[in-house]
Amino acid sequence: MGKTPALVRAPGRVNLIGEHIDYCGLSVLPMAIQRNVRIVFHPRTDRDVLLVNRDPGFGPSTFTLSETIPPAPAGDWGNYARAAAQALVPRFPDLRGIDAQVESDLPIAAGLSSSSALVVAMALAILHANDVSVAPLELMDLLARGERYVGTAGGGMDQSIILGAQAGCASRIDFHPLRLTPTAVPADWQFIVAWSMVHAEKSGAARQEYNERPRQADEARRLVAARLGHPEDTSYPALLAAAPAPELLEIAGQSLPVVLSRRFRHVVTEAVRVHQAEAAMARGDLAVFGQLLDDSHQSLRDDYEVSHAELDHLVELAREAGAAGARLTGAGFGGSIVALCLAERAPQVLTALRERFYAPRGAAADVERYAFTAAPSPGAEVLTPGASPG
Ligand code: NG1
Repeated sequence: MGKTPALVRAPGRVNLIGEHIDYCGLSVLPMAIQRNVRIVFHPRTDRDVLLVNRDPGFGPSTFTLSETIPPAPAGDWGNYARAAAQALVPRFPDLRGIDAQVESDLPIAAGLSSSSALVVAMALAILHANDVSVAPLELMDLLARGERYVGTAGGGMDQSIILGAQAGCASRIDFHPLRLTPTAVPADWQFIVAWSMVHAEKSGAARQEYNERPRQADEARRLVAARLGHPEDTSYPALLAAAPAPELLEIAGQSLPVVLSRRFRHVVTEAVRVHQAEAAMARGDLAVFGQLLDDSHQSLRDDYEVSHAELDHLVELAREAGAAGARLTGAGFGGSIVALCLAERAPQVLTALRERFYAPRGAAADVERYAFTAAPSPGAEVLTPGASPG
């Protein structure tokens, strides 16, 4: 077992398109970004995990690796570390603990997956400290299920892209079986991420709202499957393979309660958009990709009802400033938008957001933290032993 300190880096991600459908088993198209959670860690000889955070807003957290790791109170950041550990212990019962110092330049509760970045970074740190390796696809799956420890019923997008991203690329992620297919982001495209200044705490207030969506999507799926004479457990991908999307939407429109019918329409239309967007990216068609972002936002706002007035406003401003399209990204209920523009237009879009969104909210000085160009970045890695963060 290595005794020297080591450093692990796990990036945040921006989901380009395919929102609120990973938990339906449908493909999504995210990319990792250049902001990271970093952990410097030392192996321990016992089974304790001692965590400190360089951000004074987050106090120390300690737990012991055991078969059942009791959670800290809901909302405690240490639960993401516990989630990683709890996912690994059943598979590797003899793991020893670590001393870990965490830091991050990823905004929290901003829809950029700071929580999953912490889960992935912790898991890699514990595994590295124990000289254990796990195949990437297996680890993605273990951690996706593991993060539900915090009480969210999320899908597997975040852990997969954080572990499996490639520099310069977005990746289509398919589930069951899990697979990542990279597509190069055209050199003259620029994605911009902008935070709405509304926290979307999935471990807190937004959790109930978030968890309601997978339940509704699932109920809609069961009802449509039954209407088609398919077994109740027919998955969304199987439904989409069995009948064309317009036919599915017609059945849902005729037979489902109105809210479920709208949830279903979002899931099905978004699934179609992911494949259209991937093809548009591959051929460098900025206008089509932008239009798909706009359509996705409208669907998330009206049919899935996960937007927020501040997100809608940011999306409008980005478009008015010359973006080809924009939409909320991540779980919604606050968090961030992603906008696409020609690289040469990015400064103009960022200036407009500063003047028209952040300055009126007294946040012009913080604009570089809140709104930035997102570089398609590589996935998580353990870096040279002895390095220190930052
Ligand atoms: P974020 O943006 O990190 O809250 C959540 C889920 C994803 C996905 C998106 C919506 C987790 C860890 N993440 O992401 O799986 O469902 O919402 O597309 O639950």
